Amino acid sequence: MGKKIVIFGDYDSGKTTTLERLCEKAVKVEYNGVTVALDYGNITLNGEKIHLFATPGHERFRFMLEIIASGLDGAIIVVDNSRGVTAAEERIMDLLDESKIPYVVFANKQDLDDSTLEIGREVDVIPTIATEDVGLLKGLKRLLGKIS
Ligand SMILES: Nc1nc2c(ncn2[C@@H]2O[C@H](COP(=O)(O)OP(=O)(O)OP(=O)(O)O)[C@@H](O)[C@H]2O)c(=O)[nH]1
Ligand SMILES: [Mg+2]
Repeated sequence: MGKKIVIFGDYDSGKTTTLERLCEKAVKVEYNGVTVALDYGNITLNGEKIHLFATPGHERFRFMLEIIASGLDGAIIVVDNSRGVTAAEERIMDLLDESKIPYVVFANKQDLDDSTLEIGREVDVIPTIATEDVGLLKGLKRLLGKIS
């Protein structure tokens, strides 16, 4: 069956780009470049299939999050490093902490802002540039190392 990884993050942070770069093929449900339902792709690592789902970031599609997140093994929070962690991203990390679900943070858009991400919790932060495929596989492997 493999593992289910869900990509969260506020609107425009780079979730769809991250999934597209990590997976050979991606199915996207977008309208005018905005994810309205979800993205799906998979990647096989060490013989195991990793299923990746990216959530929509815009508030009006927030109801999709619970549906997509059911049964997840781990999560990636894609943060726009030039914007910093948003309230919505804090809420998702609170929920993951409470549920003890392993996750990592991708500090994305390092090409625009490479300052250290302020994050008041114990979590692995991986600097990424999704558009240039920088840091993505390394970050995914870091997450998989946290999942038994
Ligand atoms: N400069 C820069 N732009 C990026 C990077 N990653 C993504 N982008 C751009 O940011 C915009 C939004 O990227 P998406 O991947 O669609 O973001 P998203 O998080 O899926 O957006 P929603 O689904 O609407 O929440 C696009 O124009 C991307 O090309 C990055 O690392 N650097
Ligand atoms: Mg998207």
